[in-house]
Amino acid sequence: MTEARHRPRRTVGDSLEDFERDLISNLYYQRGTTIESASGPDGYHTLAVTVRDRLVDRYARTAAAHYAANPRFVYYLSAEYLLGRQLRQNLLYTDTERWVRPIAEDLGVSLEALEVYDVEPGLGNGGLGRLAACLLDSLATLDIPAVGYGIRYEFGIFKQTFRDGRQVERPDDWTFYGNPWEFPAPDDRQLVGFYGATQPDPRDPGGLRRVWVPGETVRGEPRHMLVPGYGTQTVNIIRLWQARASRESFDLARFGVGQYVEAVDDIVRAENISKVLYPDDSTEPGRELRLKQQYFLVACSLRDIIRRYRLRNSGWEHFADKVVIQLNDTHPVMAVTELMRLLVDEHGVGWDEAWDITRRTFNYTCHTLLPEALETWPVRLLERLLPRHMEIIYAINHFFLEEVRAAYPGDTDMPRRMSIIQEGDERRVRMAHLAVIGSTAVNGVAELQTKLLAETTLHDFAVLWPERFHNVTNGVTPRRFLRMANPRLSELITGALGDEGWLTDLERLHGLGTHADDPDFRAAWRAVKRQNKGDLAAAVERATGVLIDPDALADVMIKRFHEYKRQQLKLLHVITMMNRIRADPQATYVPRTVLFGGKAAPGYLAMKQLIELVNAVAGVVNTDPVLARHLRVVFPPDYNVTKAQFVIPAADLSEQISLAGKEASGTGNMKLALNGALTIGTLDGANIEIRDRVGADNFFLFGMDAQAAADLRRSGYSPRAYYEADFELRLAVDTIASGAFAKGDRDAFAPVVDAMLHRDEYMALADYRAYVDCQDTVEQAWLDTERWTRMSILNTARCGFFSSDRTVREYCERIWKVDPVRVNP
Ligand code: 26W
Repeated sequence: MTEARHRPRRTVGDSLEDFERDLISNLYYQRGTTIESASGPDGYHTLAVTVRDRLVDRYARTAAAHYAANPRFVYYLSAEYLLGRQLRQNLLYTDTERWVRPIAEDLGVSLEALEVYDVEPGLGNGGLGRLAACLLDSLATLDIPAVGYGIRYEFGIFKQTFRDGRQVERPDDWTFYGNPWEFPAPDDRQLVGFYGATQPDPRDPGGLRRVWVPGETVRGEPRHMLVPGYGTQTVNIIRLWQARASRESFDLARFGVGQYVEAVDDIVRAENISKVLYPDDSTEPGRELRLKQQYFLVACSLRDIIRRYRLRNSGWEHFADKVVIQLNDTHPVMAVTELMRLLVDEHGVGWDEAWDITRRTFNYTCHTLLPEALETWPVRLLERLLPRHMEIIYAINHFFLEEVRAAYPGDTDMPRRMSIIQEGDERRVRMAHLAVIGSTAVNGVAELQTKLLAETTLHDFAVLWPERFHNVTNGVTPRRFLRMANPRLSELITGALGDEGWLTDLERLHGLGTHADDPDFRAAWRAVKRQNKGDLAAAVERATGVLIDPDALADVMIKRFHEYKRQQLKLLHVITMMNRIRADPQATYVPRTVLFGGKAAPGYLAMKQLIELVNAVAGVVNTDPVLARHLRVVFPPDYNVTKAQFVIPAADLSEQISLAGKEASGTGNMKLALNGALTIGTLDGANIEIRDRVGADNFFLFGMDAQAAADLRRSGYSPRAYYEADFELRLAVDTIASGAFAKGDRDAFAPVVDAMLHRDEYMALADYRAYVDCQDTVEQAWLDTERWTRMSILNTARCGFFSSDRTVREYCERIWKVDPVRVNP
């Protein structure tokens, strides 16, 4: 039992006075300054540390409870985490905001003033990274022992600025002011090898055991951040690895002869591994450094997992009982080969036993349907960078293909189709195949995507191993995306439901259903949205200089720019509205603000051109006296989690218009519906499940479903035919071609027009008419204010299912088979 003298002299105390005392002493002893001379960053860091200390208390008790219980742990391996800002979250989860406000006031500063230093760790691109953060939040809230492992990129997702409407990327130096929310843990640093060669292991001549002698080693420095549960004591951690040169990398000899730069070559090479996040969210960069990042992550994390396992367990027979690892897409799938290497080569476990342990330990989540997003690595590159792992992949593939041949005797084609190795002039390793073969469970992130995965991308595996395939529909944390983002609506909901229990039992939102018939409640509901839209209008003016009408229909499309998400279709609708108003300026139109938010991967030229066109259209619309009375188009730069928390509560209409069969799930759609926005969307991803739950009459559906889209593609799709057949569509496309958005320069956006008329891979033109007509029904509904409000309330009321708590419960019951561990106060 830990001696009292080994505990902090005093607990963190739970009164305003205690908090204030801690603040002052932290300012003094941590920042070495006084109230009188404290700077903004001093104030922020001191506040952060004082709040953090209250989490440390809970973390210590969690660690003790986990040590005592020696439970089964969930380890979430992800190359990306979009955690969002930490200060408000931790103020909420420690319930200390009520103390901070009066103290800050008393000290003459505001929480908002300090919050500008609360930098968002942008360690992800989009959906996949944010989902990882929501799942970690729910794991802690449900008292599930879990650790998230990731990479501590020095530079996160680029900062997006616009110059002349063009996206300009700027480095995201997020730790410039330091990060008060992380703790170093140098004792747990790891060494990671690359390159080199392998040789037989004298202890197992002729056997499968080998010795790998790396050509280069780097150090993995861990830092962890605390992941508190809401309304409970559990505090889990997320451990982020940063690459450092191993100690002997400073080449003194070279330095001695004046080769100062060369002397630090190895140091720079090593640190480059975790230098920057790859900003691609759907096409594989295929860069060697990316593969080094992926292996660096899994090598450090597996060693740390084994270190933790061995604290309480010996031998390997219980490893897969105590450890379950979730692979967040294929990015960390090298973990399968690394665990085999550690078990067989370093710990002398027999191949078959090692394989059984490995397969029982891993599970794989697939987040995409786009063939180009499925990673494959050249065999040549793997043979050079990770020679031992390539040998292990060959061995795994060998035994697997034996199984395939046994299952399909005489079928020579099946082994070729299912092999981990994609034959061809450049032989490549199919990471998704390795993930499925090395896992117990494979899941998609929405019902349609899971179905399509089993029917297309992973069909052969779904036929061979149907029991391995599951669906776990995504979810979002209601703490950040309702309680923190929309305090006004949260208060109204709590008022109606009687308490805040809904925050950890979101299906209780159903109770709002009855209130939808209450005109006073509807009025209060509308007032909240109106106030949020007022705040958004002020923020948009600050960010873009454009004045928007907070009473206009707030039509929001916020997500990464990608052709399958069809921002081009939204833009065609904007231009159609523009042409309609110009054709009949006296008519009455529903005032509308169209808000775009989102980044394009720096190398995705087509989407960067579209961003330029969106800004050009905005420039024309917002400065045209006739148009601007009815329509505004705004595009605040640098969309991220923090901006999402600002825009989502103010949205009336949620644009989820991807080509059916392309968006794996979507999670923005869930956040918007939970905040009372109505969805206009296709039968794609989780839109289908949202519509099923909110009711068809509370959802604006349009367009082809996945089958119709596939049939049209198969039967030969000619976008030009649609252009020819639809006057408004033709006019909209011709308006772009005319140079109207480029001061008459017809060539400026010719590539966009060309893509629409000759390629249109995601069939925006085919869905145009249905979409524009559906937007007309949206406007009809909007004009019936009471009906719209009722639909809005019912969307929130019926979307409790989309809580990431439900998602995590499903993973726990059906895939992770893990139980909560209570942590006593
Ligand atoms: C290799 C480059 C790369 C990088 C990231 C390929 C693919 C990705 C991610 C899988 C892309 C992604 O973020 N997918 C999104 O995941 C969300 C969470 O499950 C889903 O809701 C989105 O529909 C899906 O696009």
